[in-house]
Amino acid sequence: MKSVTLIVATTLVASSAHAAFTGWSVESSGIGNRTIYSVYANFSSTNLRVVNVFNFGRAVTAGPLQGNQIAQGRVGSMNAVHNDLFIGDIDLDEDGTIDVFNNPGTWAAGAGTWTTAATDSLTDSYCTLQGIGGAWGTAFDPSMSFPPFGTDIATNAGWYDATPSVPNIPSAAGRLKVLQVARLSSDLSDFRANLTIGYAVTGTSTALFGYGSFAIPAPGALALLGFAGIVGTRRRS
Ligand SMILES: [Ca+2]
Ligand SMILES: [Ca+2]
Ligand SMILES: [Ca+2]
Repeated sequence: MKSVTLIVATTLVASSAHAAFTGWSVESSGIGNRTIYSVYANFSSTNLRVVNVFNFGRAVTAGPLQGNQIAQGRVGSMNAVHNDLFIGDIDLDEDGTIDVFNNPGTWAAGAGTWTTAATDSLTDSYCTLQGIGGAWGTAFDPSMSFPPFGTDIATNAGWYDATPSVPNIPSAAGRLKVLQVARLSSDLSDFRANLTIGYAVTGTSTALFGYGSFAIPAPGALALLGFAGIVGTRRRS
């Protein structure tokens, strides 16, 4: 029995040593006149649960930059567009009087799936730790503007796992989606922001943190980058 216990302990230590945040990645795809950006947290292991993300766009005013953080915290305009049930004139307290006019939409995940139009979420902007549909599983920090409406996310805002009994474990590829940003494909602005992630190795309660920034390039800028790459190749050949 003793030897079995020892083997288990050794395995746990080895796993925890490799459960590291390795950075943010962004994937984009086009749907209609929108470009949809998915922001993923990447890890070197799946033996962990993601607890929260925070310090959105926070400037680094002291100490060294960690990961690929940027000192100013954020640059450019996010210009997010939504496709959810909180767009337009909203009667928040349902008393028959409109409280918010021309609202751009909400950052709450799943707000496009209350109706039969579950596909709305494909072209919506939202914050998440647990995907969308079914239980939302995500709650906002007090530093998030509330209601969480808008075309941008407040500086220093964050969101967390509201259902810790259902751990948010990275996929087999070691990643977990935390944010979707939809933009009009005609948008020409780049956006970059710092974001910090909190997680814990499975079976432990010690908080670990990962730092970095993610980039949402304008579709036009992506095309220019491709052009520059072609020119560079020609010069070398
Ligand atoms: Ca009202
Ligand atoms: Ca939304
Ligand atoms: Ca959860």
